Amino acid sequence: MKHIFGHKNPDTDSICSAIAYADFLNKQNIDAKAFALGSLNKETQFVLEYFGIEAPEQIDKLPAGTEVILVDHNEEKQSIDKIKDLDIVEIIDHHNLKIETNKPISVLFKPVGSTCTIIAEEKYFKNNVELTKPIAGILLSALISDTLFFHSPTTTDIDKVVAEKLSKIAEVENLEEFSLKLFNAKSDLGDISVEKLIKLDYKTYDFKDGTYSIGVMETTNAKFGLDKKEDILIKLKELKESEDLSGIFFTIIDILNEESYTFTSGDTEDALFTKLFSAVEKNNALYVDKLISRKKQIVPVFEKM
Ligand SMILES: [Mn+2]
Repeated sequence: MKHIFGHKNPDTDSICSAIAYADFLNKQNIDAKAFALGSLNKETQFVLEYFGIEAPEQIDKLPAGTEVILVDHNEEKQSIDKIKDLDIVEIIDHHNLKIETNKPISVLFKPVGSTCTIIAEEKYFKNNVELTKPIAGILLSALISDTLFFHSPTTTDIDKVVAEKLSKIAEVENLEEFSLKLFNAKSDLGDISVEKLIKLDYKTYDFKDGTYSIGVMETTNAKFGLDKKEDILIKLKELKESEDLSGIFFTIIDILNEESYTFTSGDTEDALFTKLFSAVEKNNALYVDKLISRKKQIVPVFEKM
C-alpha cells in the first residue's frame, strides 16, 4: 500500500491533498491511504468535520522500503524521519523543487496556490474522475486556506477557476462567508501553549548560511500573538538552542489587513530580518506591510542572501 502524506506540522493543504489523492488512487483501484505527520490544527479539524471526513491516522515513522507519495512538500527536513530509507514513488507539490531521488519517479509540480488545486485540476478534472461533495469540499477549503482566500501573491487564475468549479460540487454558495468561517477556525487558538503557537505552521530550511526555521501564524486576530511577545521571545531563544538552528523567525500574518509582524530568536536575526524586508517597528514587532506569504515572499529572499 502506498502511504501518502504532506509535511510535518501539517496544514489544511497537506492533510486534504493527501486524503483527496488517496481517494483518487482508490478510484483507479490503487491501494493507497492518507496519513498525517503530526496533529491537525483547528482549521483542518473544522474542515474535516464540516464535510464529514475522518481525520487521517498520525505517524512519525515507517518501515524502511515502504512506498510513499509526498504531497505539498519535498524538502527532507519537512518530511518524515529517515525519508531516505523509504521508497518515494511520486511527488505532487507547489513548492520549490529540492529533493534528490535515487531512481526515476513521477513528479507533478505546478506553480499554483495549493497542492489541492493541482489534484483537483490535473487529476480529477482532466481525467473526468467523479468528485464527491466531501472531497470537493476539502479540496476547496485547502485552496482557500493556502491562498488566504486569493489574497496571497501565490494565487493564480487557475486557483480561481478551480475554486469556482469545486464550490459548485461542494455546494458552498457563498465563498467569502465560508472563507471567514475557515479563518475564524484557524484563529481560534484558545489556551494554546506558546511552543504550540510557534509550531502551528513551522518549517525548517537549509539556507546557504545556516539552518533556519520560519513559523507563521495566519490569523484574523494578530493581537492574540502580539500580546504574547515576551513568552514568544523566550521560547524562540530556547528552540534555537535545542534545535541547533542559526535562527528562528515567527511571523504573525494578519490575513484581512494583509500585513505581518515578526519576532525573532535574537538581535542578529532581528537585524537580518529588518534589513532583508525593510521592516519597521510597530506594535513592538517587526512590521512589514503586504508581506503575507512565507513561500513566495519570505523564503526566496533568504535563499538569495
Ligand atoms: Mn500547500
